[in-house]
Amino acid sequence: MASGQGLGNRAQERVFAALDGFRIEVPSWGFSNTGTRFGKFVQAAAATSIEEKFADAGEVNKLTGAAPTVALHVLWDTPKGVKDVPQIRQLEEKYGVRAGSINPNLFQDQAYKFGAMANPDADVRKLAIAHLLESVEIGKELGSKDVSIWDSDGSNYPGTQSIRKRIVWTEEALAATHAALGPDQRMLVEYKPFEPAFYHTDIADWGMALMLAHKAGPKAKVLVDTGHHYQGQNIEQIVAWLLHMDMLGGFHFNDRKYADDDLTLGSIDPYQVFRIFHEILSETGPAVKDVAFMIDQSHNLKGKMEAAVQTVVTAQEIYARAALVDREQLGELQDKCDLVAAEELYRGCFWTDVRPMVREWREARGLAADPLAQLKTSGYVEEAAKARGAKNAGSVATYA
Ligand code: PSV
Ligand code: MN
Ligand code: MN
Repeated sequence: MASGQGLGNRAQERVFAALDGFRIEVPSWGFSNTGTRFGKFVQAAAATSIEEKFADAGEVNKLTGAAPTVALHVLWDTPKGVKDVPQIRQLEEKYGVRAGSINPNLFQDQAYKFGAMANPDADVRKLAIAHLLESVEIGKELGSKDVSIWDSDGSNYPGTQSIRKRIVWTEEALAATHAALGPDQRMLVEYKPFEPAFYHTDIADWGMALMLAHKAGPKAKVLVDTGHHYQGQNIEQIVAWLLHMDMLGGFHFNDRKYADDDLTLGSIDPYQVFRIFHEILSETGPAVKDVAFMIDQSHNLKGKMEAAVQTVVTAQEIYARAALVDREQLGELQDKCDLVAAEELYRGCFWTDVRPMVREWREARGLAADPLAQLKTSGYVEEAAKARGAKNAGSVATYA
């Protein structure tokens, strides 16, 4: 297809409307030096401060027009970081991006060796709750909507912990957190089957997250991190169910081949992203109104800025492809059980090259026609490397 226009006016309208409404949050930790537990390759241009993270996020938003918020990590965005509300306000103003979800850290304090929310030691559980409440307060002060709770608790060997006691402790911590939420705040409960715990994880899957969120109260929803599933799991079906229950809070997007690889969205399986977006776009009721799209990726080898721009662009392109689906026609074919025609319609949209149309949308909205190319010619990364290189050189990068 030579141009976006070639796809037809109705398709273009659908795609433009979808792109106008599409927003995805970038993580502050995606801009700093990270790695794997086997090694870290320090990048000269990586952000070394909260200001540099905001600067990078602002640049990504400027280039893509779709990333107006940045997720903050309570512990990693230090020294004062997110706790310095006046500074964050200033940075929001200066770089044109707002503080997004607040991410507590319930996994790095030495006290959390045997768990945080579900540690058998009541004092440690209190510490975890205090941190959660502090995160809620930070969110309130920043006017940010979501507190995203990732619970890394679990155990490594059968019989070493009471799974059932830990359910109750987790419920108690989440209830206390929920009780502190302001009227416009939500808490998102993220699940993950394994790592760092290797035998059992206290919130291992969407069923557990759903039950815990349900029990915590109406402001609690489930967060789906695409990397946190067993191989072959049908994520779009989970999404459809959570939408049906009005319990889908948001996503952490990334891709994976083996486990929680945190690779670029759509780099391994773009069809899965398409199928997830199809479920989102198929829902027109209130359940989809506040679903937060967030990126949770860690790039050990790719440049941080390049990876962030590439991810947002990929998300826009796949979202546009999902917007091509004529849902009325598809519904008729599904009801008639015309399997091949339905599948052809569906996968035909997936295989359509929407890039010319997305480019037209960018130009129509005064954005860079090719954000990645624009990033390259802007010299932003080289400038950042010059300004930050000395601070990064020789630094022993931590995961954050
Ligand atoms: C854990 O694997 C996770 O997906 C959680 O969302 C964390 O907050 C994030 O990664 C950063 O480690
Ligand atoms: Mn995540
Ligand atoms: Mn993860």
